[in-house]
Amino acid sequence: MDSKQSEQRERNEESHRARFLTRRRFLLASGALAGASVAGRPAQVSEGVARAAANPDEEPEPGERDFLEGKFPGLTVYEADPENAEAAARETYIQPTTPREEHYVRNHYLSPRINEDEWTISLSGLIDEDAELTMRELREDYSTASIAHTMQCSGNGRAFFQPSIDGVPWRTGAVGTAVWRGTPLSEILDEYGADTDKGTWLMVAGADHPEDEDIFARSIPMKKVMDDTILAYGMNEGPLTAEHGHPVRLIVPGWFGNNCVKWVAEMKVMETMVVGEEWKQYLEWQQNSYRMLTEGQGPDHNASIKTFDTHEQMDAEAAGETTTAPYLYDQLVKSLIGHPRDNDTVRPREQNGCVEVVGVAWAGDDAVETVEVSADGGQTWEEAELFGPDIGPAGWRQFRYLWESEPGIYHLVSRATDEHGRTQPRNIVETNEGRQTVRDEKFPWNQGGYCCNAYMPHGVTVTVEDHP
Ligand SMILES: Nc1nc2c(c(=O)[nH]1)N[C@H]1C(S)=C(S)[C@@H](COP(=O)(O)O)O[C@H]1N2
Ligand SMILES: [Mo]
Repeated sequence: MDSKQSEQRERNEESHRARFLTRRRFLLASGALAGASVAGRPAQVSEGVARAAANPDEEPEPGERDFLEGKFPGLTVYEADPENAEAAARETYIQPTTPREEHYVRNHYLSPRINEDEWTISLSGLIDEDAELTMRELREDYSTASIAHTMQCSGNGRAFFQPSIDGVPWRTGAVGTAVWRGTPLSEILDEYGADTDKGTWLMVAGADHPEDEDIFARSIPMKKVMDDTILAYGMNEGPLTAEHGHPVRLIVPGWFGNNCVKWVAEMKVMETMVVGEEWKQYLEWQQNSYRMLTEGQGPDHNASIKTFDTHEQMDAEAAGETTTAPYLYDQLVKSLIGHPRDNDTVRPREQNGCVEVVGVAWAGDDAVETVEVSADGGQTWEEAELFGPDIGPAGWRQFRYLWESEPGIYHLVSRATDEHGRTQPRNIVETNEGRQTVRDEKFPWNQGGYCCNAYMPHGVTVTVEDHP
């Protein structure tokens, strides 16, 4: 492609997104998006696709940037093959749920295109008899569960680490909240006589790997599987998109996105996590990646661990109770301001001299207790108010704070605290102690750039103007 063409392409992409965001801003401002409704969005998507495909001979295909931009106009695309794209606008962090078109996509391989009528999931291991589950069985033979889940890539915020880290440079947007619909795994495992003793594990593997490549697989502790984990076939008001795992994916409520295996092909009830030579092709994303490693530390492989709370694992390692580097399961407490946006100029309301600061806060499968806002870089804090629907323990809460503001330039930050009293640290720092813990308001630099919930890098710089 010559440079003229690529310039033209960039312009097209730009206008796509601009139109989506302008329309979204209009709907938000006019109140049409109040509540969880996202009516009207699907039509806009097909419009986007149609535009990108103005010349029918050159219809964009999966793996091409035009295709991804057209289908997900609310995303900033880093890579189209495999698809890696994050929410483009701060408006995402105002709403109780995230439309599919602006819910981030994070893939290690290009999304497979799967015919759901022919799809089966193999189930084996510690069960009465091996089985092949069809999509029809999933939909018709068990009850339907609907779960609001704030899913965040463990690498969200990686771009803020110094020294910088290789990998997709996620900033704030690799997080979204969807209502996922599907089958409770507890019902399926009971039906097949699985050994669901608390100590067992469910290995879940995806179908996206080319032959001989590493398989995207995770070992999920049975207690969590039986509590609330589902095999999801629906996302918000529609089916899953190919990119989000069609026809079926795992949803592990409140846990980092890396646990939510897409395009599920294989499940096995096991006594341990995948470990050792016989699981060679399954080890990468369970034992090597998605571990919090300090500089120079290699991942130890384990058959089992005791706690799945990421924060508890960090603390246990730092206290010398274990030498096991944390595995990324439950999410850490975090919040994001959605309004004002970064670099916005705002005016206080005339009636009260206040700017309303709005955002969202979540704490994995724990509850958010409080959210505070600071306009002076974290020296003083004021408590925000939670509002909007409580969509369940694994979904984010909206917050708002009436900020009495004088003209000037400010760095606004938000800080959430969970039900255990754990709060967001201030900055990311390099640690040389070979340990991963939050100490003195500092979040540890780690090899993968994972789990960052420090508040300073996630704030917004805002100019407050006087009324004319
Ligand atoms: N089979 C498979 N499942 C996968 C992945 C993958 O690459 N392959 N990526 C994981 C990661 S790292 C994340 S953050 C989430 C992203 O889900 P989303 O693309 O629907 O947002 O899917 C997870 N499930
Ligand atoms: Mo991820």
